[in-house]
Amino acid sequence: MAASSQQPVLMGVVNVTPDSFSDGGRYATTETAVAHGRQLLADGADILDVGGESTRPGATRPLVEEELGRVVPVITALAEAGATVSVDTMRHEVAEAALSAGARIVNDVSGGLADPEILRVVAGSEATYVAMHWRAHAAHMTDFAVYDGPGGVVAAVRDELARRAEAALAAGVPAERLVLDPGLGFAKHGEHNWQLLARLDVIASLGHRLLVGASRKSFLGTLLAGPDGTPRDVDDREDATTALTVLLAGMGVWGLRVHDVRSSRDALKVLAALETAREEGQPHG
Ligand code: PMM
Repeated sequence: MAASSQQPVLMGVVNVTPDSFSDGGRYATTETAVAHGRQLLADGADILDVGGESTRPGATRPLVEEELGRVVPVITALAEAGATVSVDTMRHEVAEAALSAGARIVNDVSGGLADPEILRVVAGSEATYVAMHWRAHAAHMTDFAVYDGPGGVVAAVRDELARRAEAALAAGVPAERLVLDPGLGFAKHGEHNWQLLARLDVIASLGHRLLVGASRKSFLGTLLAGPDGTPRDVDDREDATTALTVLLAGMGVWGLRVHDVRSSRDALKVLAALETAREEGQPHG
């Protein structure tokens, strides 16, 4: 991927869940979730990604009604506040209700595999569709973290995402409304995440915009483990997340899904200032 002066959009995470791995329970009521979304906007978020189902490894799924009850009031309030809202869901019923409530992006971590009807809902709307690489629901996904074909995890994710893109296009989602995501941490061990980050150009070669969600994930906790091997606490992975924001911005990704928008926004401002200075700078004699 060529370095790009176009900066990535920042998608701030609003998990309206009792059990998400990074912020479970902190924003589980409509009031706290909306207040958090407003804070992320003030911090410089371009998009707010509202989710009502935890996808942490081993998590059990909420009922559709529970998921709807969590996300719809939050989406309504944040869309009314002028935010560009994304709904993080694998269910067509939730996508449909979220779009009616003002969401403009459907972020489907299953890329249409969990509920193929979601593609029809997106195709019939004006929404952008994020199709993430996924193999199984959270309760079982670690069983599927096996990539022993030729080309390993990078080739497998490329090929499986290509099929999800084909399914979305076949359902009527136009290419310009499609975004792909390698799905770091979903049916992937740490080394798989690093290999994908190292070869994002292969995923970009599919020709679609890329979104990446590395923020606070376990592979960063493992990287930063203490001398006794205890992973770094989830609240203490922000500097590593910000480092990835800078690096991924240089790789030309379209978007970054982050929990702490302020630190990533600061980092992007530093990059932009440097780029401006480079463009305006006089060559040395
Ligand atoms: N990761 C999580 C949830 N939703 N959506 C996309 N598109 N990409 C991701 O990497 C992603 C996602 C899990 O993280 P969380 O529990 O902190 O929200």
